[in-house]
Amino acid sequence: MKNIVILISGRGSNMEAMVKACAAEQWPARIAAVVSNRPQAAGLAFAAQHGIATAVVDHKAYPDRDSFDAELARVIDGFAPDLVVLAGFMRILTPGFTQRYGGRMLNIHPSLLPAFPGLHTHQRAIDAGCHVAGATVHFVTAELDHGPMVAQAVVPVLPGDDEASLSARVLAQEHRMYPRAVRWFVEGRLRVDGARVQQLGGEAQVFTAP
Ligand code: NHR
Ligand code: GAR
Repeated sequence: MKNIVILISGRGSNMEAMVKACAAEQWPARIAAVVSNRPQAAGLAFAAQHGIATAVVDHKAYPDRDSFDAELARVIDGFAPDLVVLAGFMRILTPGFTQRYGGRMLNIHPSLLPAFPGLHTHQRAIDAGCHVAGATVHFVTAELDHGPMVAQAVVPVLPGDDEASLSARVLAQEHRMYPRAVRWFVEGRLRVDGARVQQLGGEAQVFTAP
């Protein structure tokens, strides 16, 4: 049984999709804890209602990123994680933190990396005139949104799209892709070779709207 610790900052809909898939599909894993840097994160209530341990490490209570990350790591390690999952987690992590969880920390980023690392990805894709947009699940490394890519989901950008309509279309695919990618990890079905990540069961690493 592998322990998964999920980090959130807000709504937590990706976390929710993962909690449901883990139970419904009987993964060889449990969601050991959900940790938020924001005390008001809506996702904390969902986790608590489902009997999952929750914790808050409020970044505003720490003088710098190193001390915040040290406390975050202490809390996470209390749950003996095999995998740390960033799901809408909004704080940039220090190199010491990413090294500690190297090869066992995943993020979902709402763009087709390497395009649009960082924030406000949907508006940037619209402004750039992109005809496709999407999301990427990647291993977390010190360099922001640059780690080895596990899976990508592609959606069209439609005429008249705004940030709300595009992000909703992408989010629906995130909810399909992220639980699948995490399941691959806990089942030991990912092989990382430099920047390349291979899914060993022959499942598609590209998700498109059904
Ligand atoms: N940390 C490292 N080292 N590497 C990555 O790949 C990371 C990471 C931390 C978070 C998620 C990422 C995303 O998917 C992520 C990947 C927050 C920011 C940011 O600028 C950027 C990227 C991501 C998350 N955060 C501001 C900060 O100063 C705060 C913004 C806010 O609170 O709204 O930390 O997009
Ligand atoms: C998701 O779209 C995720 O890809 C994105 O925020 C949303 C979180 O939704 N992540 C980032 O922007 C990270 N900087 P959720 O809280 O409902 O899962």
